[in-house]
Amino acid sequence: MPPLPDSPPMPPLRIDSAELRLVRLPLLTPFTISTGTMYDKVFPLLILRSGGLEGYGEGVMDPQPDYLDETIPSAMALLREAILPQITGQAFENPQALERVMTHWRGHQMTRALVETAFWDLWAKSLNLPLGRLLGGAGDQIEVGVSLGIGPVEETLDRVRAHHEQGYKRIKLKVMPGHDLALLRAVRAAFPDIHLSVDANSCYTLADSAMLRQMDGFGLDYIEQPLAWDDIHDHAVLQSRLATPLCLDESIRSVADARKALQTDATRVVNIKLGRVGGHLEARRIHDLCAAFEVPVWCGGMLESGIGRAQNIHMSTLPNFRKPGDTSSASRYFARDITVEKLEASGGLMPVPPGPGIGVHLDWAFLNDVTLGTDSFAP
Ligand code: OSB
Ligand code: MG
Repeated sequence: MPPLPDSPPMPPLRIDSAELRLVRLPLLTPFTISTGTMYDKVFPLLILRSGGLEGYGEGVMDPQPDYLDETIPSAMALLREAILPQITGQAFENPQALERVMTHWRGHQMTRALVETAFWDLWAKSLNLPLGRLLGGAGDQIEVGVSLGIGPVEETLDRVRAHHEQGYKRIKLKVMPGHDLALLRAVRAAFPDIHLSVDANSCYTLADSAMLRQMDGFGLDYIEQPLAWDDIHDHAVLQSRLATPLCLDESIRSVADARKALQTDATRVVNIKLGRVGGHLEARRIHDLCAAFEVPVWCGGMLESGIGRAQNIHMSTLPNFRKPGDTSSASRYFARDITVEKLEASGGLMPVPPGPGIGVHLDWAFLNDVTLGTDSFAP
């Protein structure tokens, strides 16, 4: 049995230095959701060093506050001016000790997750354990689906067919006003039996209840985040009007949010994203609370590079990840990834990268080519 995260006491792990890079990877296909279109993926990459070991984390905030309110500029400033100077040179017994240093700050979950997840990778490597095992997960593969951006109906039908044929276990369609019921009618007519869901990224209001109720006719697994990004209450009202389960994404940024949503039946499935909730510890608390409510969870995605993708895959080995996640093949997004290991699903199953920590290594030469800037921190 691997040691449990909280016991027995370990020698503390000192963060000798930190390297913060801003990285840009072009997307193979632009990704459109109700809030806008992404043409490339820009993200902060954090490397924490201890002895000869390195831990890697990826930030999922957008350049502008499109999905949630954090942004890359706000994250970089907080990391440079407060978090990284404060933690380099310090030793932490476990991720809980690091979390305690950051919890007094309000919000900024994605920024905190970047640091926390990099430390988990480092800590797991120091214990010579795969991250998933250390988190309490099991198994060497996870079930995955895909998230398809907004596009012409005919093109979407082709993409549904291609991904269904590749074995993806669930197809999620992005929707927005004017691109919803007609799309569903066309996809359901062509694919009557596939696991299908929709994600609105907060583009509807309760005034759309009647339209959303028509979605009950399409046998969806769930409707993801139909209403405001910072709402829970109206989702409970909407759920009382629908048969289709609602799945909250944006609205769940802490275990306290999850509790309120679960207690009021505002969500019957939960999308967990490491960045949105502040890292693995809070993700696991949400995972456990959902399990207690017998509510399944699944792992969302933010078009991550191999670093964030590997972090997601390890988290998805926890037992209540009972629905396919969005952690699909990296080759769907990028011509080339920054990791040596290629994270590719086959038949809707994504292998868990073996080895200590997140199990993937940086392709330094390519990383240098796609790095926009680097900051180094040492005590
Ligand atoms: O709502 O899940 C979302 C991408 C960017 C912002 C928000 C979301 C998404 C996705 C993409 O759905 C999932 C992926 O393929 O990584
Ligand atoms: Mg979503």
